[in-house]
Amino acid sequence: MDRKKFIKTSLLAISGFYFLHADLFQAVQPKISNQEKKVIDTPILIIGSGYGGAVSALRLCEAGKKVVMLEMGLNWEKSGIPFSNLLKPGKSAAWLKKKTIAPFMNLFSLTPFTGTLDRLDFEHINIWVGRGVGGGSLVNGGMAVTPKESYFREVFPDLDARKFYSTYFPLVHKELKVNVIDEQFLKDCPYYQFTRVGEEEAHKAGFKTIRVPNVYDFQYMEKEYRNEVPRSALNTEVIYGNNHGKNSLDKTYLKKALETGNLEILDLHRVDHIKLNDDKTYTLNVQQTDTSGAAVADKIFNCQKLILAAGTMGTLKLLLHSHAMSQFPVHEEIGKSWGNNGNFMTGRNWVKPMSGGTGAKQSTIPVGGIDNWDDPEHPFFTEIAPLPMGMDVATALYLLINRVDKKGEVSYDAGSRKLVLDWNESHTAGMRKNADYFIKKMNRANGGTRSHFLFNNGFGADVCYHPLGGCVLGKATNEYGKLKGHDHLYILDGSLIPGTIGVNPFVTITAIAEYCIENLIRENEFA
Ligand code: FAE
Repeated sequence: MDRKKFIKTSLLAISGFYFLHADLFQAVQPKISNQEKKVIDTPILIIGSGYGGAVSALRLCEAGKKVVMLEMGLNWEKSGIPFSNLLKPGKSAAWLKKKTIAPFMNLFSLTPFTGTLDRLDFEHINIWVGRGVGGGSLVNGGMAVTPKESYFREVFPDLDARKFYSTYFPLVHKELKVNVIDEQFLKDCPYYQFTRVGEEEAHKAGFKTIRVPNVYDFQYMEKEYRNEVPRSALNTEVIYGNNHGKNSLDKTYLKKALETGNLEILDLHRVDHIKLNDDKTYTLNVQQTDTSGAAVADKIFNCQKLILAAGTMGTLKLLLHSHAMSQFPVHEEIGKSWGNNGNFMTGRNWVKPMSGGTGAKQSTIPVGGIDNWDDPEHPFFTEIAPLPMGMDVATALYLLINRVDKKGEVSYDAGSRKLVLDWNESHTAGMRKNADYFIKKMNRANGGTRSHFLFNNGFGADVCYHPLGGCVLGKATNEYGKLKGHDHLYILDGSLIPGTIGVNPFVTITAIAEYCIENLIRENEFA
C-alpha cells in the first residue's frame, strides 16, 4: 500500500469537499476557543469509522451523497505517527491510559495518548475495542471468517441467506481484500511453528482444523520473510496497529469513499449526545480533542439523516446516554440480546517443550482454526492464536467462540454516566465447560497443562473482543437497520447482530451493513 498516495488522495478528497462546503472548512481549524460553539449543518452524518460506518460511507458517496463522518479516534494515516509493536508499546498502544491494556503482560508504562486500543471494564467482563479512523480494523487480527450457513440461518431467520452467500459475502471478501496463506509458505516459515504445532496437536486429539482467511496480504508477508520489505506481522505488530501488510478499512472501504470526493472524515471528534428535534432532524453535541485527550473545541452538528456506527458498545452508550440527557426516544428492545459472541480465552503450557515449543518467532496473523461446531455436546470454534513474546514460552493460546445460549442486557446508569451490563458467570458457564473439555482432550493426547499463568487460572471468561447485539436487526430496528420510533436514524454496526454469530464477526458485520445500506438507498431514505 502506497502510504503517501493515500494521504495525498485523502487530502485531495477533503480539500475538494471543503471547496464545496466552505462553512465546514472552518469547523476543523484547530484550537477553537471553547466559548464559541461552532454550529455545523450537514445533510448526512455517520458516527464511527469501523466496518458499518465505512460501508455506509462508501455506498452513500458512490450514490453521489455528501457525507460527514465523526470519529473519536485519530486518523493515523494522516498523522504520520507510526504504530507500535507488542514488544515496544508506544503512542498507539492504548486509548488514554498510563499502562498497556493487552489481555496479559501489561508491564509497560505509557504517556496517555489517543491510541488505537481501548478496554471497557465491567464487573465480569472486559471488552476491547478499536479507536481511530478504521475502528476495529486497526487493531484486530484480520481473521475474515464467513459464518456457517446453518448458524447464520438460525441467528437471522428472517434474512434471505441464499442472497447473503451468493452476493453479500462474496462482495465483502472482494472489498476487504480477503486472501489465504500459501500452504507451502505456512509449512516452511518458522514464524508459523505455533500454527503447525497447534494443528498437529488438534489432529492427534481428534479435532478437525480449518484454514482461516485473513485481510493481511500474505504476499506481502512472504516478502517480509525474505527481507524485501519492512516487517509488520513478522515484527510483532498487531493489536496496536500494523504499519504494513494489513488491509484495514483505511486502505479499502474508506479509501474508496474518500476517492469519490464526497466524504469528509473528522477525527478526534467524540459525539457526546444526540437530540431529536421537533422537525425530526438531529442535533449532536460533539467535543473535539487533541491527542492527549484534552478538549480543544465544543461543536454542534445538525443533520437530517444520522447513521450510528459507533460499534456495539459505542452505539448503545450514545443511545442510552442521549435518552438520559434529553429524553431521546429509544425503543424497548434497545440493550436486549447482547452477547460476547461466545468469546472465551484459554491456553496450555508445556507445549512440546523438548522440540522447539510453539516457536520463539511468531507471526501475529492467525491462519489456523479448530472447528468443533458440529459436536452437539461441545460446539465451538477456536482460533489457534499467536503469542509473539520474543521467546519460546511453549504456550498455546486459543480464543474459543461458542454459542451464546443465555444473552445479556445493557442498560445505563445516569448517576455514574456509565453503561451497566447484565452479564456474569452464569452467561459463560457453558463456554467454560467447552474450554475445559477442549484443554483436557488436547492435554490427554499431547501432554501439557492448562495455562495457569495466563489469565485467571487459564480460563479467560472475561476476555471479549467481539461485543455484539443490543440493537438487533428486525427487533430494535426495521429490516434494514432504521431505528424503530425514528424516521431518519439508522444503526449499522455490530449491535445489529443478536450477541452471537459463531465465528469472528467483521465479515458478517460488513455484509449486513452492505445489505442494509443497499436497501435503504433503494428505498430513497437518503433522497
Ligand atoms: P468498530 O469497528 O468498533 O468501529 C466503531 C468506531 O466508532 C470506532 O472507531 C470508535 O472509536 C468510534 N466511536 C465510538 N463511539 C464514538 C463516539 N461517541 N463518537 C465518535 N466516534 C465514536 O465497529 N473480528 C474479526 O472478525 N476478526 C478478527 O480477527 C478480530 N480480531 C479482533 C482483535 C481485537 C484485539 C479486537 C478488539 C477485536 C477483534 N475483532 C475481530 C472484532 C472486530 O474488530 C469488531 O467486531 C469490529 O471492528 C466491529 O465493527 P463495528 O463496525 O461494529
